[in-house]
Amino acid sequence: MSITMKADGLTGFVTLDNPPVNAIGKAMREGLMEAVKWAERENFDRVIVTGAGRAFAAGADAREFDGAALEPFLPDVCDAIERSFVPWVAAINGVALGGGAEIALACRMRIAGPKAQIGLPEVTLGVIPGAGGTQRAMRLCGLESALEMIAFGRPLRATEALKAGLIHAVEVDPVDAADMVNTEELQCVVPTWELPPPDHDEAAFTAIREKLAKRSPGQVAPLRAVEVVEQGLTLDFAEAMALERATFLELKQGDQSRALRHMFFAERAAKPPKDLPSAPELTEVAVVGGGTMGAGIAYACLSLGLPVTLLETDADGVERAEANVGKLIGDGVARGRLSEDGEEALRARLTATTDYAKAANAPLAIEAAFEDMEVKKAIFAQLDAALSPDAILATNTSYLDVDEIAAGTRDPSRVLGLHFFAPAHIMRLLEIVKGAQSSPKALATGYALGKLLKKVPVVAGVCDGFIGNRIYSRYREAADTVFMDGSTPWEVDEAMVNFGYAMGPYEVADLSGLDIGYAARRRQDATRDPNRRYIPLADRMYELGKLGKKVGAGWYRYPGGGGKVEDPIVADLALEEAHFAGIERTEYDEAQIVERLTLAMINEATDVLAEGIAQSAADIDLVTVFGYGFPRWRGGLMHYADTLGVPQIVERITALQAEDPVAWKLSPVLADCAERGLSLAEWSPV
Ligand code: 3H9
Repeated sequence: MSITMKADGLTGFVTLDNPPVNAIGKAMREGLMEAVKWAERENFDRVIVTGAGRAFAAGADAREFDGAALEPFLPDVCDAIERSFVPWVAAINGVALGGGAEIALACRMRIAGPKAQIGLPEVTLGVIPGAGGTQRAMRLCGLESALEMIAFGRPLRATEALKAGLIHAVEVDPVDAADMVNTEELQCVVPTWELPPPDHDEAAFTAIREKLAKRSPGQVAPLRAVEVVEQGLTLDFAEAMALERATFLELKQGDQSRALRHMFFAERAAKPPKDLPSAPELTEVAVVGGGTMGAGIAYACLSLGLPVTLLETDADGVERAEANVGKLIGDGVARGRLSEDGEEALRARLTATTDYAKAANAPLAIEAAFEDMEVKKAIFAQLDAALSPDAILATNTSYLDVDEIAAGTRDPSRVLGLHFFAPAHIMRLLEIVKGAQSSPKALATGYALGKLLKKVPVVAGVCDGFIGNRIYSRYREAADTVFMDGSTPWEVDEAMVNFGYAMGPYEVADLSGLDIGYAARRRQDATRDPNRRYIPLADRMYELGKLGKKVGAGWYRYPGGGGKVEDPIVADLALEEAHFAGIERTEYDEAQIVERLTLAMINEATDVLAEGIAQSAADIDLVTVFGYGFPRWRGGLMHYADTLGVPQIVERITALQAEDPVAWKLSPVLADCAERGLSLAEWSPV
């Protein structure tokens, strides 16, 4: 039944019990229906409902969402609880989210533990509350708070929920407190559905819609939730419930909800394989290089409470490294993330030095130095000599051959790649690059650090750019081709922002610095297919010193160090280069730009999958969403590809071959999927 029931005198105790987080499936709904009847039969003076383990209830079981809704439906369960003559009290011991919160809101009273959270995060799964959440929340905590809570899905801490009027009390032992409530007092509490809805407030709706346009562009569910709240103000409770339910059921079947559910479960499936050994305890970490990446990694480790030895080449380097980490610590304090005590403790755990011997006891070293093979090899030789032979040695390289780096060490099995994304203390993706000889212990250590840092770990094989940068370089190439042949950087950026990226590829390049891409291209010169079209625009920019935002000019100009403005000189570059190359430029509309850039990525990603560089399509989705800003609500690159349909993709890429057969050479896996009628998610080598 997924619940337990126990009588104690005139009180019925109901415990939601479906480990690990009491997701509400059919069995629990049946159990609750049964419990309502049981309580009435027994004529209790109250029912106290709580959750087993760490959660009250995490919401409806999202694994049921793929199929048709199964009876009994949660809104009916909530109604039965609310309208029962036996008053129910929710003792919210942990998170009460989505349907879990809706059960609590249907109870006559809600008492939360100090660590409880209550919220309606349905929009993060692409749906809206479907069991009365929109209607009950606005009756309890007013229009503004309810709109914020429903449209953004951020749960409230117990004290916030109390302030908002969503719950009645915060108590250390909520079950005990629920038991102590005076019976008459309890009987006098008006059931939520009987409360009048708040008055319409035009300003509140305008404000939330404006915020959504900025913070959740492209997403359907938040706007639909706002609509349901607004219409609910003038409908009676039952009609409003019917509207909410119909909207929930419609959205549940939609592409965005499927995509967001896919991401939710893919993120949780990103775990170490079961057969990995346990990792050595991470008692301290050595980081080599105190530049942007190294400082970010060091800061992230320091924030975990780990002592960090930050290794540099000379005294100036040490000073710079200390300043870089110091700045991150200062930012942490300014944003209220660190108390002053925390700040001091963090600083005390940092040793910046040129002396590798100071890192002798570190079980893990992460090199984050300049992207140059010789530099890296020299660093690994020093680490090899200074650290214990058991220590795991990781490189944060974005492109370089991990096997070549490992080959220079005494024991290549303890070398792997740990590819962080800037800013390293914020970005959630961690590519764990498995070299040909990386040992299970080395991988386990990568996963262990990822878990401590709350990263999303994805294993990648060795190739130029691993999973993410390899796909991204095709995206960049397609963008430059579109620019060269007819568009402008700002048109490309606008198209990709409208697609759902926070920033387009040119604005991103300006932020990272155009010198980074230039160095990568020079490294690839020797191995580049001579038959592949080479777009010289980015090289021209480099030669003109337009290195991006840091120098005030890149693809855009940044007058006075401020916001970006379009630069006609940059647009003219493409006219000039196209003229010399004898290209007749054409205009691309937004849909064509999006198609070319996404198809280029999909084709490359499919090769990445075929070569075993990525272990699954879902891993590519995680990489593109958590490392490169692909819109989560499209489910990641491969899920998006499956939404388009493999046969349609094959048809479009084949058509584009007329323009450039090399760049649009079809990935054999796409052809294979089309032939076997498989989606990319279903594909595996035969
Ligand atoms: C909803 O309620 C709609 C209603 O309004 C209307 C209905 C009619 N379903 O995250 P964790 C699994 S929509 C299925 O690692 P944590 C999760 O996959 C729902 N499974 O733990 C994982 O499985 P595994 C609205 C779920 O402590 C395991 O539980 N609710 C669900 O870091 C542990 O999860 C939400 O959006 C679910 N709803 O975080 C809340 N939730 O062990 C979604 C979890 O096999 N959930 N699982 O990998 C969360 O935010 C977090 O899971 C939570 C726990 C904070 C609860």
